[in-house]
Amino acid sequence: MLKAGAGTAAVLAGGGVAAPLLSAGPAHAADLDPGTIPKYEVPMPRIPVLKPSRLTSGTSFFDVDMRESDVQILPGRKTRVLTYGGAFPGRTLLATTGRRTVVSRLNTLGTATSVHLHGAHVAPEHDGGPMDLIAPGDRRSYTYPNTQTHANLWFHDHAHHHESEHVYRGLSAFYLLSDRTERSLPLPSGEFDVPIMLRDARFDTDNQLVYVMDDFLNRNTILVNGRPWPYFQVAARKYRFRILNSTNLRFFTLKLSDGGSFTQIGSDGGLLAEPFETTELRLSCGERADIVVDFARYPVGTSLELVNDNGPGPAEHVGKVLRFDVVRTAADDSSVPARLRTLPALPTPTVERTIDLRMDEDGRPHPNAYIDEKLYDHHRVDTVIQHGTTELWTVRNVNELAPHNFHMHLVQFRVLERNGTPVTGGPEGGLKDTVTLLAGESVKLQATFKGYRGSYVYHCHMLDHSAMGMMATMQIV
Ligand SMILES: [Cu+2]
Repeated sequence: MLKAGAGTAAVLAGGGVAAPLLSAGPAHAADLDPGTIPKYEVPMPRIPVLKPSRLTSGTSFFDVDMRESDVQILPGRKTRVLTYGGAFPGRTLLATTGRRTVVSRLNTLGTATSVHLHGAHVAPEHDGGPMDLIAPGDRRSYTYPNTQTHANLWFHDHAHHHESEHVYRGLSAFYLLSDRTERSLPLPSGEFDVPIMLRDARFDTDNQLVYVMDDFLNRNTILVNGRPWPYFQVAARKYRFRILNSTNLRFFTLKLSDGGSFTQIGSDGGLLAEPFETTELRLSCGERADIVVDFARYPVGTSLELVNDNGPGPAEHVGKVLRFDVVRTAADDSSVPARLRTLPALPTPTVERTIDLRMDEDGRPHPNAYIDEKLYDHHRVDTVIQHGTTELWTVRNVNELAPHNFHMHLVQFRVLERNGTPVTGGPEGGLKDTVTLLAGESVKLQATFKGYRGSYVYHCHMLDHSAMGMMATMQIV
């Protein structure tokens, strides 16, 4: 991702230490050396499913408070985190297209929050925008109509200037939306369909999370479903893994340690049109992918790692993610069809725009980050869009060093070109809501803005960058 030498560190590691958000948080002790955390000694947890509080004919109701909790992440002392409902990461909400979800949120934290459902097509008042806050002690309900097709969505905090720290400290949970198209396919299901939430972290010697703005060089402990470098016991058959990069700043390039191939079947907005055979999966912050790994080719007793071939950080730590242990045989009647879905038709665009992403990378102590050379200002509308219009956006990362990515609320878009080359199929050929932009890169996106009118944001999903100002407002009128 970066040439992460000392020079880059000096250029990009600016930013201040944020005020502590935790009411009972200890003072920052010395850093915990990630090398002291055992690898592949704890099992990867399966994230529990959230139970509804009430069901009616068309709606599932859920109650989830935001609260501080002490949870087991590392061996030894517990870690104080911010949670959805006491769980780290939060429990997974399962939703169905055509059936409404209502989530009542009580904020028991000492800080204002905003709950965004990343990738969702929702009304602006339920989008969880950066200025639409739940004050400490307040409760509000968010309604998700689930009119879109299946997709792996993600609840995370979006309170402006605090989203990066809030998400880092634990306000993160899966929302898996399914539909008939997806359920009709013979893909691995049940216990063989496993959500995996990846993130990184920096701990102190008291096992507490250390948060420093734009601290991309020091978050060198990899957590999978909330535990460090776990192992996962599998049967010698196919598994579907729904993978989310929930980090603030780290881009992953995931591979199997034997170089073996796997099949990517989905991206941010659900299944791809056709499966894509690959040996690596690149995920920037906020991106999701569904892959199918067939462990049938490995004898029982085989262990292989899911590795990360991307920096920054020491490869002996950040290069390791998860170990799969093949422990038994199992029947397998699942398969990956050659056609997975029909993607929506691409209407003819009538408006073209160019969007530039840039952050200060000259080594100044408190760098800012901009869209079209402007810091985020919630009083300003940056882009006015006519409801129902299809637009082409050329988004450019004009930095020389810093990577970014680009996320739009409300819509799933399509990536038509990357660096001037047409995108046809592959990992970016499906519905997307977040797209990688390495330094100097550009993408051409197409989106249709319909369903709701009102204000939504678009921003870099390296959350420390959006907290530094790399965010803007579009108003659909
Ligand atoms: Cu960025």
